[in-house]
Amino acid sequence: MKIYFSGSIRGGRDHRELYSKVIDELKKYGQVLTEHIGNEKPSEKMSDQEIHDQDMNWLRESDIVIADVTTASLGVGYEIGRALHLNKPVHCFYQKEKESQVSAMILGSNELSCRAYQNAEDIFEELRQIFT
Ligand code: 6IA
Repeated sequence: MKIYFSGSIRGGRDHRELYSKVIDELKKYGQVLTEHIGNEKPSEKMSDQEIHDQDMNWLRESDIVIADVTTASLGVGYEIGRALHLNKPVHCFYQKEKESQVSAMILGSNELSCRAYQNAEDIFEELRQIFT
């Protein structure tokens, strides 16, 4: 099972530590192609085009997309749209208290599954239901 985790980078890193915990949990269910999203600092310098092309290749290769949409991010929104176009199952998570800030284009889509969480444990429980 190849998992594409999508989370904000330039959109804001407020939830980076949570991404890191979710990525560790996702590793129980498969190979996380985008582990770097939980990293504090970029490990290598890549051009924007290299980042885009590598991520699109991983997205095509993936079996499922898990996205944290709490922080508004153009990249995350773009990846979700491209993933739907590729017919990938996409599961979005967002912090309950930030619900009013999450785009209607995400919350209102009947092609996406969107779930609210209050803490990391809530996400882990939802992941158990998705993957087992
Ligand atoms: O617009 P954003 O930067 O917030 O978009 C975030 C999304 O775009 C993530 O889900 C990533 O898949 C992708 N993305 C954006 N920047 C990078 C990146 N930069 N490396 C890989 N994927 C990216 C390198 C630095 C980073 C490891 C901190």
